[in-house]
Amino acid sequence: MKKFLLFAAAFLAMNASAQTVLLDQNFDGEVADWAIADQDGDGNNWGILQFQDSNGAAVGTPLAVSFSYDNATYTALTPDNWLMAPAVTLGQASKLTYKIGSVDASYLDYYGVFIAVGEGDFEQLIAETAPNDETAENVLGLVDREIDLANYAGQEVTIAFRHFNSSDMFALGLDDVKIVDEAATAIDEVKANNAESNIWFDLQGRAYNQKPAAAGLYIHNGKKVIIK
Ligand SMILES: [Ca+2]
Ligand SMILES: [Ca+2]
Repeated sequence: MKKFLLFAAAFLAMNASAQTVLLDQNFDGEVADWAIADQDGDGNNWGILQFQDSNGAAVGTPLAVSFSYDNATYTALTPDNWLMAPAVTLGQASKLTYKIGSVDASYLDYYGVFIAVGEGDFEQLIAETAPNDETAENVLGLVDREIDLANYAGQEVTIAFRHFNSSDMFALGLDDVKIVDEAATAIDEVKANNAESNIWFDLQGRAYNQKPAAAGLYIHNGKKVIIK
């Protein structure tokens, strides 16, 4: 039965899963193609920040941050700050992933993720209080989130992160924003046993790329052939 195993292996190759990265932003370098909007108009907005410990050593990597408290003036802020990714055209099975968190575990900020199709208005995908999951390895306390975008398959969309519904807390942190499409890619034609095939198999499943010289019973183009 080995010949059937060979055919099965050929057919399995028909559906390969292809991963396409549509957006990948870790805020560690230049961020030229994102946009911000200060909807509350207080002059404070999203920025990119590298947190440091009391010795000036870097804590984590640079991330996008929006504040609901101004440490310099000891005043509360009431943000409605928008951070918008560049528009991307989604595949058939696209997912948004990102890391989010309230930077101070004692003061939790609130945020939402919004989506706009084409030039349309933003609509809310989710909104929640940003948790803080601080550990020795995750000092900033960011948590992983995933949003399925299958409802928007094939459409050009803009994703926005909105820091709102928060006041007098501290800061919201966002990092590693990705949109990845994992649609299966069908390979058009795999002919494991087509009419032009010159592959011969013996009854032990061994393949020959030309007509075997030895006498015996063979399988060729799906038919039994006796070579005398
Ligand atoms: Ca980063
Ligand atoms: Ca603002």
